[in-house]
Amino acid sequence: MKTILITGAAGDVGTHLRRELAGKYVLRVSDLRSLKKINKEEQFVRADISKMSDALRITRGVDAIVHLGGYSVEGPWEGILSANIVGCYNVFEAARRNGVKRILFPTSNHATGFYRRDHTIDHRVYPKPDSRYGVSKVFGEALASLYADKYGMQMYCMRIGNVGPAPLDKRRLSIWFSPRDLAQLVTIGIEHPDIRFEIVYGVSGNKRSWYDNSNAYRLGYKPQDDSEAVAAETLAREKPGEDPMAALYQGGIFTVAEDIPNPAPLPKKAKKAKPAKKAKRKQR
Ligand code: 15L
Repeated sequence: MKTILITGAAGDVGTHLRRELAGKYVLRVSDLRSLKKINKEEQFVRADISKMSDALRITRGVDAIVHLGGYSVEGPWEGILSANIVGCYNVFEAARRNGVKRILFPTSNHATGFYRRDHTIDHRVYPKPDSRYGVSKVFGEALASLYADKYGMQMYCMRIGNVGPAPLDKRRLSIWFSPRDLAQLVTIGIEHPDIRFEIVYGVSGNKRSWYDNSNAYRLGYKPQDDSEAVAAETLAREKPGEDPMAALYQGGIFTVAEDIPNPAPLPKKAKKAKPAKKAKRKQR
């Protein structure tokens, strides 16, 4: 059985993924925070991925990495820099040094959030991030491309919409990603023999999708869910008064907000600003 490292395992997506992948892989689950529950077959390793030594320790001896760790919404630059830019570099570089060939990088719809909602985009469009968080995801995609081309690693970037049991609102009807579709797309990323550098959209088969997800379908993705099944009830719950700019763009509120409450905040330690120079020195 393959051993898969999941970073950021305590977060929302991590929690869904661990439940869906249980029994299919040996899961090494890592986070800076404690996990509410550690399943029998899971190995928990606490780590601060903004430290290269921690990244090296957790990536040793695994077959693939699902790198979920980091900020999952817009936040202050210092936090994004440390968790999403330095942290992502550390995990990719530690994987390379440890001979791990395959990384699944859950990027985000916010890497392309400044595309308009009347626009259908595919995996070849240039990024249009809607936030500092979105920029950090574009950084991860660029780093994945570098590690594929320069080091021959297999890099699989999933621009995730919104994972949950049901779409939360009108915008999410277009980007909803059910947990079982998430598990299927991740399994393709772990198992497909011909991954080099790929961008796919992490969304279910939503009728209202803004994405041409043909690259995922080419790799064998067959989503089982479609938000349309609950569209009427979701729209009935919708509160009026969405910001007009947010309503125009796929990224929604991320296009206007400077800060969005993090549903799964990082502990204080990870939020602390580090001077850029110090952080650079630590990476070498
Ligand atoms: C994301 O990238 C976030 O990680 C998630 O928390 C949601 O905010 C989602 O995007 C979204 O756009 O709904």
